[in-house]
Amino acid sequence: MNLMFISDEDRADLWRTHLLKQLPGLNFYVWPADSDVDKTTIDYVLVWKPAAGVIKQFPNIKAILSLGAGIDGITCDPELPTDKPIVRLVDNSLSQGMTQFAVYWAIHFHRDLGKYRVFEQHKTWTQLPQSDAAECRIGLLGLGELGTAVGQALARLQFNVAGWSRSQKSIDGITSYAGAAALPGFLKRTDILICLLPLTAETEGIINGRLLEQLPRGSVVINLARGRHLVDEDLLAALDCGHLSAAVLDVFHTEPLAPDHPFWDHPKVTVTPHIAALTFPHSGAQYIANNVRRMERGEAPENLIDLKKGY
Ligand code: NDP
Ligand code: OXD
Repeated sequence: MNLMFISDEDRADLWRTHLLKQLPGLNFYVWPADSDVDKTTIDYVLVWKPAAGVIKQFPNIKAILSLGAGIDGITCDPELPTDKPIVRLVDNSLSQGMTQFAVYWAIHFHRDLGKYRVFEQHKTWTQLPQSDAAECRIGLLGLGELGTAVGQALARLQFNVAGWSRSQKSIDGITSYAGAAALPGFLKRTDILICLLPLTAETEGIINGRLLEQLPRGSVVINLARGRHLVDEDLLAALDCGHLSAAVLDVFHTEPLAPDHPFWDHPKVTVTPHIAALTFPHSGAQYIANNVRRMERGEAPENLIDLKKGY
């Protein structure tokens, strides 16, 4: 069985090591170093943000295996073959990483830790009033693999958690809001908004001025999904007029974020470099190998993308 790895070459050795532990007979090739291999013999491509037109060079692949949970970096290829299944990454290490990151920021804002940092810098001993986590209303845009994991962890910490998705959910500790009609009600009750949506035609630009004005005054926006969910200028305007109190942004329209982007210096914005959750090859390889084995047995892989929905 032949697999072509199309991602940052410096990650190839680690993925090779872990995939070969799972699939000992696998021939693991790396793009573009192994570009002279007969492309018709490649069974699978394992990809993260492949350059446009690369995937179509492998005419006989059985599937496109994504190294990420989001597949917008694959579907943006105008030459992407539409007859090949795309399998996204669903991995415990990713859910854990995202949960840790989101919980950290929820606690940061709920417990006013940013203000205490400033007090400390001024050697000021000030105790702010403390409120119950149940009074802090967290809203998750997207209640899939990651949104659910984050929401359940926050609910266990007694936060008041709701999630917005396309379909209605029944998850312990999380109030479900579904569909466009339910969005205003969801926003109205949200103090900390965390975006974990996939980037699709429907969700691009969803965090815009119209959405932000429906959040209560003083609320916080945390975007952990994709930069293009957010209209940057609208976020800056909502922060500058005092409607929002802070934003944490892990993802951006252009990555790396340009040095002259106003987010870097904005006192109410925290920028992190797309690190909310990383896939660890040792656990991601188990999931990928399991899906490859399923396909080799003629079974459908888990977590196939529905191109009509876009995720
Ligand atoms: P899932 O596909 O499991 O979940 C997507 C959720 O979004 C689902 O609940 C879905 O609803 C909901 N949704 C999709 N479209 C709409 C819509 N139009 N209206 C309302 N709800 C919608 O994705 P994951 O949870 O695995 O990942 C989410 C995203 O997180 C990824 O696509 C990626 O962009 C981002 N990500 C970011 C990382 C980082 O480090 N910053 C790391 C990993 C992922 P329903 O359940 O009804 O289908
Ligand atoms: C992903 C990501 O989609 O890391 O997995 O952003």
